[in-house]
Amino acid sequence: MSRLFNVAIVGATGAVGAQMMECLDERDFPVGKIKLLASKRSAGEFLEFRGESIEVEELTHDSFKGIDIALFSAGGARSEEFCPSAVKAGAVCIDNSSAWRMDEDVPLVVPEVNPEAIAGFRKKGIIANPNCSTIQMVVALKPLHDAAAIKRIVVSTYQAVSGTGNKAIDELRIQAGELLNGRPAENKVYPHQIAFNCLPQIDSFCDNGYTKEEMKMVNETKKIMGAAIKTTATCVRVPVFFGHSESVNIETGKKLTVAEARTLLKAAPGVELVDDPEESEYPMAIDAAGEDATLVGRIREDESVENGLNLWIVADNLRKGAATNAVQIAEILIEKYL
Ligand code: NAP
Ligand code: 3JN
Repeated sequence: MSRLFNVAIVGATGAVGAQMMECLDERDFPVGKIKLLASKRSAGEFLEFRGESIEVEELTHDSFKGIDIALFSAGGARSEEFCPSAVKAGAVCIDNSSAWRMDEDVPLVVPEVNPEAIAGFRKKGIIANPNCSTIQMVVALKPLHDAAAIKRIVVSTYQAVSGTGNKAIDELRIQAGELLNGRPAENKVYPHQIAFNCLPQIDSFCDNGYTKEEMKMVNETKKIMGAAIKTTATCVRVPVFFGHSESVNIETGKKLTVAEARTLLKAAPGVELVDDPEESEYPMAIDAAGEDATLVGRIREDESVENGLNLWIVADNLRKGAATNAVQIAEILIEKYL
């Protein structure tokens, strides 16, 4: 019988945690024992995994005895505090938070782009999952970069509320219901009403006027695709439940025609080309939701520069943007390194 791996999910009751369990199951990950961890608030609740009812336990420093792989998605503070305990107990951590992403001893991995970086997990026992907005962008841009050397990226995002977790999904649903019934909407999660609105703020502001989310896209893209790529980002929260969309403009060192870009993207791992404007076919959040592929379309030459392209890139932020990417990393880890 082939080896089974004991897996802990930290943040199992959250929006990402739920997708982690689905992905492990759907992809037939060889799970031996599964441990579901969350805060004290959820301890004692039961969640289902592969037809079995499993009790949620409170996350503590002793949670990781006998665990081979710990998938973290309970926020940066928990990752910072508890990943070292998991590693000490013998687990490899795959972390969805920003806590370790820019640590030079922690690989930041998107399997379609830099799977070889996983080998670097040995330094600290931790592998970082990039931010969801970065993941879908680099999956789509990698084949174009390999062919034509991207020099500069200008990206604007249209991010679903599920990126903020379960409370934000409830906030959009409740606000939409209240407003459609002529009642005032209360905002608790976001600084303003999100229903029927767009908020040009994701996370808090940095001293340079950009938000942390925007700077994550800039810095993570460099770490994954190479320091030569300059990125500038504007991140916007939109009243969509699932699926982040991105308008991406690239300037390349070498000329790339629309036809060449389409051919490259058609063959690219993890990408689905949806680009038939005559038929009004292009990537949409409602089509990406629940899927693992990164959808790419609206490919046009940027006629304002010598070598430029515009693209529209959409993916499910909870799946490829978080859970699927983490489970893909775990698959490579067990196949090649454990
Ligand atoms: P969520 O729906 O709000 O869920 C948060 C999860 O964290 C819940 O399971 C919660 O447990 C747990 N948690 C909170 N405080 C805790 C504590 N003190 N001890 C143990 N567990 C605690 O949020 P989410 O959307 O799943 O996101 C969770 C995290 O994943 C984010 O904070 C972020 O770091 C990361 N994330 C990454 C990406 C990405 O782009 N890769 C995307 C989304 C999220 P309770 O239910 O007990 O409160
Ligand atoms: O807002 C989104 O669409 C993605 C959010 C990701 C997120 C939310 C809370 C904390 C992160 C992240 O993955 O960067 C973090 C964090 O860990 O800093």
